[in-house]
Amino acid sequence: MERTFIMIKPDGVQRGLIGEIVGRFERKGFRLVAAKFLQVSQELAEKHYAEHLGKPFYDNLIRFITSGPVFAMVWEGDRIIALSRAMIGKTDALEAAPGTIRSDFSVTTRLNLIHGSDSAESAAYEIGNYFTPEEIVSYTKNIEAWI
Ligand code: RTP
Ligand code: MG
Repeated sequence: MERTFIMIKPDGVQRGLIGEIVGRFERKGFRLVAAKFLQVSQELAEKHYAEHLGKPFYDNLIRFITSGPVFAMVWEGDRIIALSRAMIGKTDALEAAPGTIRSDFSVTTRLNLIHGSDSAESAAYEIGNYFTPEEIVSYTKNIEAWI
């Protein structure tokens, strides 16, 4: 069982796509184990995107991710790191496969709605940047017991 960090970016929040995106992860069969609606600080943004420091799009990226509230989450599931990247689609909407979140709802590379960790190492790093261990819950799902 893997964990990954998923974040609906300021454009996804502004466009009212939280429910749509969370719904896709729920319907896929993944398990939500932590969530937080927050404004990303300059310091947190620089930590989150440290790997892109020095790239031409870096300043715009930091400005964008701090421009409004985001919805940060931790999800659990088998092979969730690779599977969630597949659900999200390529960075550029033009290259994202049909049916992916970015293909279905985004138009540009910059405003691409959602972030997902790209490896086990980045998942651990990113989860730690946004959540304390106490904020991540542990539970099992048993749908029939709740109907
Ligand atoms: P993310 O980290 O946000 O989930 O997106 P990603 O893995 O698909 O893309 P990544 O290469 O990590 O880039 C991070 C974010 O930077 C912006 N970007 N702009 N050429 C460009 O103008 C460019 N390349 C990347 C995007 O917002 C991308 O999501
Ligand atoms: Mg990335």
